[in-house]
Amino acid sequence: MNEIEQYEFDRVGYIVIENMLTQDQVASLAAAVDRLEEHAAAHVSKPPRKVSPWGAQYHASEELGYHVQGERAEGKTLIIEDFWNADPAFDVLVNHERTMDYIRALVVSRPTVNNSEIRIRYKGNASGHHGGMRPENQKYVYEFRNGRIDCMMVRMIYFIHDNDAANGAFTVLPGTHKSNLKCPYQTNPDTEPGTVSLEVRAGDAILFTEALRHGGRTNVSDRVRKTLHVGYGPYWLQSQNIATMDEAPHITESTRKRFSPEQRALFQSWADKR
Ligand SMILES: O=C(O)CCC(=O)C(=O)O
Repeated sequence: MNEIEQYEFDRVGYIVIENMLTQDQVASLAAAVDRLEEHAAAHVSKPPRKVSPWGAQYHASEELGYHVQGERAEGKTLIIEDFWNADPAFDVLVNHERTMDYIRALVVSRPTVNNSEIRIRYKGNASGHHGGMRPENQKYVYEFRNGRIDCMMVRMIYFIHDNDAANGAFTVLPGTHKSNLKCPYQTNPDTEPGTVSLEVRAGDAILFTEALRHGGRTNVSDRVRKTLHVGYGPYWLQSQNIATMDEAPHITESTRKRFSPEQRALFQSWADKR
């Protein structure tokens, strides 16, 4: 992470990284997401169920090891968590060299993966604004100490197709990772004053601190918006996926065996002795 990127990340709370993935990686990830969407959409309302510590209802796939909530319908979204277990095509994102260079610059303690979700957003769907530094959001605090940035949680979003405002672009409220007051606005990503929509191309990535207020515009286009989100934090923070919030990371035995030691270490939290 170079000096300009660090300066901008500290100033506004996010950066856009062009060409993070090769076009071959984009094609292979997009095909894997399409396959998984079919499986998840067909199983989302079926047993077995997992009730998240936050109350949300998920289908827990015994066959593919993922958790999914939502619906394939206009205005709705499918959120597929723990997607690593479903297809080795996603392994390219685990210990991805360029990604880890950014993560090590932003997370001071040994970093682990604490969040993995594929978001599939159908026409009419929006992601309401959330985050922003305030007393209730201290878990994901953004800090600068001992001369460097130290984040309790950052996320990388990988784009597998072009994404503009009409297609439900990711939105940010620059600088809110350092705000002190509760946001006085509602959560509407299309109308909140100060919202910036980040338009990107296939292969680009957006890196942001979870302390930043963010969301996603309404997808008003005919193209379904599909993105891969991977979160990182210090090793003592457990899963931050909604289905498994604050539980051990959900990595199946076969995924664990398939991973290299370096990849396995990225899921090894303080409580995990394997
Ligand atoms: O991409 C979006 O629509 C919103 C994503 C989001 O809220 C998140 O990654 O926390």
